[in-house]
Amino acid sequence: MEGAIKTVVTQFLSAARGKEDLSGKNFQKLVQSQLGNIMSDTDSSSAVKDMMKGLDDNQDGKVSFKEYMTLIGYVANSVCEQKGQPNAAGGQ
Ligand SMILES: [Ca+2]
Repeated sequence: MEGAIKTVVTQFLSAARGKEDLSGKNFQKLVQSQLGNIMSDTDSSSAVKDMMKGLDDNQDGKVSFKEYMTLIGYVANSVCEQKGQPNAAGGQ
């Protein structure tokens, strides 16, 4: 689990390219490259934009780490609801 947490943090930092927040473009790249198998609709850039608007609590057009964690929470929750996904929880 520690590895998974580090991955979540590392992926955000690398996608943000040294900035504190993800731009729309970087958010889209991150979602498409890292969550494409787990989430539907990531191929549609308008769906990803809508997703980003939903996450963007302070409406600055960027995704902060905190806002990104909201997404991870949603994704983790949906994986939990569809139990039995191989490798999803890294355990039995
Ligand atoms: Ca924001």
